[in-house]
Amino acid sequence: MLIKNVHIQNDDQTKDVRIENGQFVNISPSIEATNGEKVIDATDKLMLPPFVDPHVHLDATQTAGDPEWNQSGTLFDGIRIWSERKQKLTVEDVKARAKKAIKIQVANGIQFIRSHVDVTDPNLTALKALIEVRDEIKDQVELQLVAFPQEGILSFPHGKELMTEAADMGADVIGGIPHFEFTHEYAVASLQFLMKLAEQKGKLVDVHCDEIDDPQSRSLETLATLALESGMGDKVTASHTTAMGSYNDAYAYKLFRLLKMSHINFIANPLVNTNLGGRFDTYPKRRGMTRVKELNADGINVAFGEDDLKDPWYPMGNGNMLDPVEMGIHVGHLMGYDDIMNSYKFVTVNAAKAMHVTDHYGIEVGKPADCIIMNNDNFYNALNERSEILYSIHNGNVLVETEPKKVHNHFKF
Ligand code: 17E
Ligand code: FE2
Repeated sequence: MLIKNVHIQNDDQTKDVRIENGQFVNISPSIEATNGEKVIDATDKLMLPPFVDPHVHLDATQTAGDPEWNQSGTLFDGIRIWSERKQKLTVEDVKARAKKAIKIQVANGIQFIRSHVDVTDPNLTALKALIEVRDEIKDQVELQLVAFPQEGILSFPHGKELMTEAADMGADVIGGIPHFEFTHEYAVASLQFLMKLAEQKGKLVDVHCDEIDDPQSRSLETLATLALESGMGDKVTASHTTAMGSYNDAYAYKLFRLLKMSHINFIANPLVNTNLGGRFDTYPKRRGMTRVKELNADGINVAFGEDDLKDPWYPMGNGNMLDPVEMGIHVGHLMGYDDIMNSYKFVTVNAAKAMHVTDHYGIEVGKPADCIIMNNDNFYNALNERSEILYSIHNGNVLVETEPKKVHNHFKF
């Protein structure tokens, strides 16, 4: 297959891209089509590596309103409502809802997904279901599963045993929720436990860390120290870290040195952080997002996730990564022209780095031919105009093709 005249990652110059046997084999200013070769004319269109959603909860998706809507909008009411809905889970129920969400995501150019899966369930029903989904879709979408202890590790009956069982069943990543543990001591012990578990079982780590507007919530320093001292480094991700939005600047300054040394990744979820954040404030109301601009400026890897598609924590969500990008750059004051142009990185290359998949991700000769083509010439325009994903290509196969919409204007000016 030959794709003609694309702007790769906002490059002013266009290139031609040849795909053979599922890989990129040639990327050059001009390539002649061979006899019978399939040619896609993508003149002046933007080619990006595929969208990545590095943080979503596919076990809870599409349950918003069941058994009740989250009227307060707090994280804690979300956890309470989900805990009730969780009693009704079956493997079929989880698989049907997760697949529906993944189909929406893939139609929007997503090819890599990291889903947290609640393992504070003695039957591990959601994990069983999502392992089946992961295997069923593996040739088309890469799905990583996080063993996520929604109700705590030390604060939930048999929490440690459930985490270990989830790791042995095949979770790819070990999670945590230190800010929800009963005490600071439990928070620290949960991080020590989960980091050891990940090391012993050869897993990645992605912790819901300090997802609270409490400047005293400082689990991040413990997680980063454990990542540094264990050598786990960039295998570790801190998700949310919204408390960092409430830290004083002197503490944040000191913390950033450690964060840089530790090489851990960050994932903000701008849509959901702004929904759940600031809920205990009257005015001024905090924004609920971590220090994305400052982390990014310091060369620390930051990505954006969608977090939720219609569940007890967020009543909206349409599987389109342009939405978290749009919210994230607004809330994070990343509104310079270059900031906007480069903001695709939060949901592509940076997110792939957090998922630890960069050995097989990126538009480079020799890598699997995974890419999307957007109906515009650069990302500033594509984001502003919500341009279609004309093609989503995975391992050289076209996963999705979109016809651009046609608008017929009848006004007279
Ligand atoms: N659970 C949690 O602890 N935090 C979240 N943001 C979601 C689920 C969506
Ligand atoms: Fe989350």
